[in-house]
Amino acid sequence: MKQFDPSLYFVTDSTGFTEEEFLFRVEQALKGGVTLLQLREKEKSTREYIELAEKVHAIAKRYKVPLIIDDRVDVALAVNAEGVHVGAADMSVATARKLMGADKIVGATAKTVPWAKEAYEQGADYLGVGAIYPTTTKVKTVRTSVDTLREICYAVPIPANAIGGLNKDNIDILAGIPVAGICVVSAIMKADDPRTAAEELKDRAKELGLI
Ligand code: TZP
Ligand code: MG
Repeated sequence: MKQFDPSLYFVTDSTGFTEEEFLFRVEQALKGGVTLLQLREKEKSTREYIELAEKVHAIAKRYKVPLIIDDRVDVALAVNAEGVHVGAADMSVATARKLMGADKIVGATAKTVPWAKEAYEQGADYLGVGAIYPTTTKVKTVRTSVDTLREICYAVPIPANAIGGLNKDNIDILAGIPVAGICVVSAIMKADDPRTAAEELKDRAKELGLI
């Protein structure tokens, strides 16, 4: 079963939150209409990553939202998550696909058209394209222009999401580009009220005809 809706893709960052606050925020975001969830941890030990992933997966299942694990196929398999996301410094899409199997979701980062095509050919189910705007989230990335994003959307038959510095007040830059959805960390994670933030982001994206 590999159905997923990438329209409002929330990537988490637990930095600075207690586990209780973090899990609360994740659940609020799900209540607000997040359709795809990625657990992204950069500092945790393998054991801590798996333990947190189990908890997040239990919550996500209640909302029938697939859980994607950033980078770590071992963690994804350990908790039977619905998928994994690989970036440039991670294992290749082909390797991730081989390890995860045909039925799991494999997502990839793509910043150029050739890179997007390669990810698609290696078996990626969706692409994350960005950073569209500068980001305050800790990530090694470069900016991707909206023109490149548009070209990628037309170059591959899989869904492509925009990521990087996006929020309800600036996603109008994506109007007219056939993205499959928008992907955010801070706009939801650091919002005063993650549920309302998710709702407003989704409403705005619909208003703009993006999703
Ligand atoms: N990849 C490109 S930008 C980014 C990632 C993981 C971070 C996006 O975070 P934010 O807070 O939505 O700018
Ligand atoms: Mg990565």
